[in-house]
Amino acid sequence: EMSKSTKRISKLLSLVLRHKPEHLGLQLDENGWVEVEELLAAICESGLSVDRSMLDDVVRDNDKQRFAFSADGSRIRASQGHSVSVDVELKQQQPPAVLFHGTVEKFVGLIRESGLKKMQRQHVHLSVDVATASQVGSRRGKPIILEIDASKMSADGHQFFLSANGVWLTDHVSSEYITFP
Ligand code: HQG
Repeated sequence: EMSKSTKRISKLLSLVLRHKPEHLGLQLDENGWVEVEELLAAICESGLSVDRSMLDDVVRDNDKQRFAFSADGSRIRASQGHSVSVDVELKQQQPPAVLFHGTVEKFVGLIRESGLKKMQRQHVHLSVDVATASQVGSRRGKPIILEIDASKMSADGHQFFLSANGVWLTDHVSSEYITFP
């Protein structure tokens, strides 16, 4: 369970580690890492007081396990969801036969025409189950669940990656692989 302050810090980390490191005057390295010491100093400079043990709590209790420390604990990065171009060293993997994508009605017509596009992010994000896809769609309104024939996509040579926090990623999903409700 994420507390209010944990959520606030998580939002700030998402902004900085996925989209706008410059918001805190930081730079990500090519693999998306930033030094924990630098991050904490920059957060403090912005007027929030966050120490290492609070950061540990935020990473550990995060509802989607969005962030990860390096093995030695000296660096931190977002596991997926970036709009800035970084290589988070995703492992290519065989996906489950079926994956899901939660969206909203207003996008369905465009998705029928041009498939699922990565939009602002580095990949199209797919969920392993309807419940998760439904949560993703709910961020924008009444969720519409699309079913993706990942098995066929994979057989046709499309690559899938599994993020460190269990999100399936791919480059594009053509509408021929999508079952619309
Ligand atoms: C839609 C959150 C028009 C797509 C979530 C989605 C997820 C199209 C939106 C993660 C389209 C992009 C990712 C097309 C796709 N025409 N609209 N051709 N193709 N779309 O946020 O999947 O809390 O970039 O359906 O829970 O919603 O940030 O992707 O509605 O895991 O960790 O364009 O972000 O996780 O939106 O969400 P997004 P998403 P976090």
